Amino acid sequence: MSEDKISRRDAIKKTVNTSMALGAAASVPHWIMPALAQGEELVPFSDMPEDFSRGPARPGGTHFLDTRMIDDFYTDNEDFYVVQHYGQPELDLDSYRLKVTGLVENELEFTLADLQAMNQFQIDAGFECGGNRSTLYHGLIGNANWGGIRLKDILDRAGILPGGEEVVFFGGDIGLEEIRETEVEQAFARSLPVADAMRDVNMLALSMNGEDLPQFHGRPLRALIPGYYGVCNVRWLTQIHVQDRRYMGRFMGRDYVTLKKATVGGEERWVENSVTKIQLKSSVVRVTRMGNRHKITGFVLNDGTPLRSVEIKIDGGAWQEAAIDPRSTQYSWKLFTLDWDASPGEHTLVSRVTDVNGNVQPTEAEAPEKISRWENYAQFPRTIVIG
Ligand SMILES: Nc1nc2c(c(=O)[nH]1)N[C@H]1C(S)=C(S)[C@@H](COP(=O)(O)O)O[C@H]1N2
Ligand SMILES: [Mo]
Repeated sequence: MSEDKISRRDAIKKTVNTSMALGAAASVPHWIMPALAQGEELVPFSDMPEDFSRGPARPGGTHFLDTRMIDDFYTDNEDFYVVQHYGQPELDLDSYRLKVTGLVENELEFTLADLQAMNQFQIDAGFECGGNRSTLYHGLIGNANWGGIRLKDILDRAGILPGGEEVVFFGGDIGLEEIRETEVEQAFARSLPVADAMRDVNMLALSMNGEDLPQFHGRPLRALIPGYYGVCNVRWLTQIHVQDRRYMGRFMGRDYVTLKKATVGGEERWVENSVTKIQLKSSVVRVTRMGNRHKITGFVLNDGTPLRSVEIKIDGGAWQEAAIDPRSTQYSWKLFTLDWDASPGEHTLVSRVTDVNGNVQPTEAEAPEKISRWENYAQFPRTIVIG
């Protein structure tokens, strides 16, 4: 980035109100400044450093959304979180091929033009990294409109043979992994059982919010498995392989594996599970003030099970039902808001979501005992001081 751009951004940051007034801020990414309506003010959380804004995404780095900036249904492509375990490959688009191999009737190979010529569909889907957590204010998150082809169409064309049990997705990014003192080159990969892979909603995505898939997010092709944690959405996808057993690579078998206490046939055991479907989760992320009216905003993510309610509790009060953004779809995030008559002083705000099956987002104390950085879905109380 040029010096020029940096100083221009600094200038924008310092003159938030002026540029808003001039209407000049529409295309400025949210990691620089929040989008606020005329006369609206962001109220800082007291549990969060005030200067929590993040720089732009960098290849091979981690970029997270300042969740106080969530004010719109779709996350701008520049704001959408980025996690890259093996750096950021640049696949040559002319020589790019997607191969379909293994236990199939027809092994297939597609150029980018072949994929672009296939039937396309669109889906709104939000997801988070399986390692998203409260110390990042749940910033490894985003929601976008994705466009691409149905994974099922590709698998049907290939024809899965009897004995084909698992569909493996390989990325074009390669890392060195040490396994018992031996270093091997491994592509980023994840797998899904055939029945899960054949869901109608699964996409091989070519576009994000109406633009070609950005390099950060997997150009030219990524898997998009709605309702599943981000790790399942293999980027820079180059090969789909059908095999007779579970794929056991790092991101299935060793990493993104949650260790939690469970009762197994009456025995209490520590159980390891690969991170798959998004756990039912909500969090308060943003409080704004317009005159003396306050508004609380938060998000819900889950595996697509319909919701019964999202509620907010302020201090020791009763749970109050929040309004869910009507643009929400089955696999999008669901933003929710509650108008709040705030009194001066320090307050604690917490949200909880309940699905139609009666599953309630647990408090930290109610959540299963867990030794793991994955699947952090407990209620997240926030504190704020009203002046
Ligand atoms: N090829 C490849 N795909 C990948 C990863 C990766 O490192 N390489 N990271 C996964 C993880 S852990 C997450 S959380 C999501 C992040 O997607 P995003 O950066 O587009 O938000 O991509 C997933 N797909
Ligand atoms: Mo992740």
